[in-house]
Amino acid sequence: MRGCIFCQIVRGDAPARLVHQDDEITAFHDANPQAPVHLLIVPNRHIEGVRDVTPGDAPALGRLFVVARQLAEAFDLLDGYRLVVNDGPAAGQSVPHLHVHLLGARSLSWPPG
Ligand code: DGP
Repeated sequence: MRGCIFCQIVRGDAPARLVHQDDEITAFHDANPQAPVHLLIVPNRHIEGVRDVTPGDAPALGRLFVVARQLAEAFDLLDGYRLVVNDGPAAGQSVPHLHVHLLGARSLSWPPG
């Protein structure tokens, strides 16, 4: 989608520190990291949020979790890490392209703010 920063990153039209890309999923370092490891994992297709997910998105979103698991291992996080999806403005979603935050390499308290 034109004007979506994450679509631009997926297409290679905006800079990002990519850690994974395949035909369905792209992952890159968050520009404003909240933990020593803070990655964003996104479907390549523009989906604004979980509220817009359709049954046809199931294969890509299943693949997204496989990539999350692979990245957790690659970044040596298998002792514990957190996956976060902020969906909608009240939850703090600031980029309207569905993304999963992968946070790790520090202790993570609960509940989140
Ligand atoms: P959220 O608040 O859940 O929508 O998280 C959006 C995240 O995206 C936030 O942690 C900062 C990150 N972010 C925003 N713009 C960019 C960008 O242009 N590049 C990268 N790498 N991350 C970005």
